Amino acid sequence: MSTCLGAAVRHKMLANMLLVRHTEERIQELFLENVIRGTTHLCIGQEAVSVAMAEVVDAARGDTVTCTYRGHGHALALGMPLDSLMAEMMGKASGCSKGKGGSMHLADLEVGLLGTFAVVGAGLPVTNGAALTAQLRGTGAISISIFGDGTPNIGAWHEAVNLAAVWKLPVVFLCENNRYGEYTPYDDTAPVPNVSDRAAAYGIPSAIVDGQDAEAVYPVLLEAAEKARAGEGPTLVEALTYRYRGHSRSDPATYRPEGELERWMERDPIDILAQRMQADGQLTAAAFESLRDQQKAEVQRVTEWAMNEPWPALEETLEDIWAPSGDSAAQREGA
Ligand SMILES: Cc1ncc(C[n+]2csc(CCOP(=O)(O)OP(=O)(O)O)c2C)c(N)n1
Ligand SMILES: [Mg+2]
Repeated sequence: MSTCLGAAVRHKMLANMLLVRHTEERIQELFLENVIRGTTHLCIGQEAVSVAMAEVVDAARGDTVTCTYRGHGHALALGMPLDSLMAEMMGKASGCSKGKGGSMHLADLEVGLLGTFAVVGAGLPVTNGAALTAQLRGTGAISISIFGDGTPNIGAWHEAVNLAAVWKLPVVFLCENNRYGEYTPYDDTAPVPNVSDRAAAYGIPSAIVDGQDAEAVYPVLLEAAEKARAGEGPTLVEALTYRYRGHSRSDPATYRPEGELERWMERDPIDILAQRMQADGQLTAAAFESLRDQQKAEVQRVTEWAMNEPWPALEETLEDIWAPSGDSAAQREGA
């Protein structure tokens, strides 16, 4: 499906998909080199959803986004600076969460990213809170909640979708259906063939889109966002996509049927947009290669910079954490 997106928007989407792809590939290498500790969940193969989502978000207006631990691509597409992300991945003080969050705890309020959440389903109620704020203040802002196909099996998902439907909150529920929840195929854990089928239970509209084609995802998200801004309540959008790598950094994904990965790679989101732009005379093969080289070089430059950044000071361990105030702690002890 082709739309009337202009050359500039297409170029931005392509550049951002390449940035996300090369950042993710570098992150995996850095993990294997023990430069990045903990775990990582890569979104290689799912980049089209990230860049299409970012095009409908207006952070200046107050739009907000929550997503999962598989959130590096969403953060970058929204405009989180690469240095902020890469330093956070390495646990450095200049990271977006001061080096104390790592891969699964990214946030950048300037670009509207309220947070990436490690707990499955935890982002949805937060999205509702942001949307309720926008609704009460009448700002016209929306909130997008991004989650995977395994997430509708969690109670928080149902509570959040139900409440958003009843209160007509300005939310877009965006599912990245990559066919697996950790190591289990979608069909083994869900009683309905599509995630979007769940929308009927809450009386909200839904759509299924080709998640490999940024230009197919964009208009569907835009319509959902416009409905939400107009007070018509939430929409559930299901983008069909695929992660090329395993669930997390050390999963070789041997549970996937032979040939499945190869079939999805034939519809690579970067190639789909690049080929369409070439067919429309908006990109030459040489310009595509040079854009790729440029993004690779940028990832390498930022990686080297981040490696030389300082760690957080030991005293910072006890900053930015929640603790009961003196009064309530005393009350509790007295109780
Ligand atoms: C409440 C909760 N239960 C279990 C887990 C362990 N867990 C981490 S990711 C995951 C699967 C989620 O799959 P999906 O929603 O499809 O997202 P994807 O990883 O495919 O993007 C599970 C069960 C968790 N993080 N939180
Ligand atoms: Mg999944």
